[in-house]
Amino acid sequence: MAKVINGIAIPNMPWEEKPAGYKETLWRFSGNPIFELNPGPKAARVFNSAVIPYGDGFVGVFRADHKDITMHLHFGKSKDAINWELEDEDIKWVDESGKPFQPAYGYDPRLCKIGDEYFIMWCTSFAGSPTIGLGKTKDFKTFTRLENAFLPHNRNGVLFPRKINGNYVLLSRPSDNGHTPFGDIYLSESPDMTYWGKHKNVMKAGGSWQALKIGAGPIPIETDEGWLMIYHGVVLTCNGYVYSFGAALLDLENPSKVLYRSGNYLLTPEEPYETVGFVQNVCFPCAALCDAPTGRLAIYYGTADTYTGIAFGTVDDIIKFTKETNQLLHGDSELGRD
Ligand code: BMA
Repeated sequence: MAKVINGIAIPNMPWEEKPAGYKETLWRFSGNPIFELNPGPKAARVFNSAVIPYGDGFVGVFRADHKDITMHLHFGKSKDAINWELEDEDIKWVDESGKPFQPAYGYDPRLCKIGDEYFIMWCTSFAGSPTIGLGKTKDFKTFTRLENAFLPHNRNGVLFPRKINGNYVLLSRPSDNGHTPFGDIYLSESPDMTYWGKHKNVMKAGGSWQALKIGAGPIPIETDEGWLMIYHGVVLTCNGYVYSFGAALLDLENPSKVLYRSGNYLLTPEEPYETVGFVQNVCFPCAALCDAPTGRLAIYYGTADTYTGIAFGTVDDIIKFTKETNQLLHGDSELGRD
């Protein structure tokens, strides 16, 4: 069995056994979707959001699109990671000197614990264009926004949960100012979360379900078989984009080298809350709770830019699936420097 490395036990995380006779690798939570529409005075739809264990429960940074159709980050807490208390107002950021430092918009957050700090990555407005916003907190009361990691245009910033070869490592997906009809996954390194360099290509879009663009999802999970990276892939159909998600295994020491990459999707829009909504046919994972001793996973994914779903699976089964359906593309297994 594949072993999770540097993980923690989360015995209180959401979990349901796989339904009898069900053949797919991931199965959906029977209580999906987990947020009602209009869950707050401002929030209309909560999706593409990040959760993490904290204290004796869970906290989350949620993408809440407001009733004027603007995108905001809201803090929330929960005892069971299913029923959430979402704050009415969006997160108020300060800079490192304590002065207000509010982005004009924020969406698709990820949450990563490194040492005793929680880092938040999101797609932020930078002079009106999207790039990777970075922030941190220790207590989920004071949220300190750091300088933007990159120039526009970029999205899907995802940190690894520890330094690799002495540097922080951040995945990202360079993009354009709109609905980006392209997109590959890159990584960048930093000694201090300020200066980013040593950029490398991790993997490119290509193949069927991931033909148009790809972007990293939850924080990669360290295993004895490599970093397990769950990522979304998009295909362009006659009826628009379809967002599914799959998995790849990356080399532990050089994560720009892809060891295996799933030729099939793990999950694609099938349920009404995934196929019908503000943007149809979207399954967009941003977080995963992983119980290290058992390898149980609860993957949080936005659906149809309208709702939030949870899908269950195990690290071992996802690794098996990734190897069995493996379809590496040209350059995937290389360092990605040229
Ligand atoms: C992407 C991102 C996601 C969104 C998806 C589908 O470009 O903006 O936030 O879920 O489009 O609309």
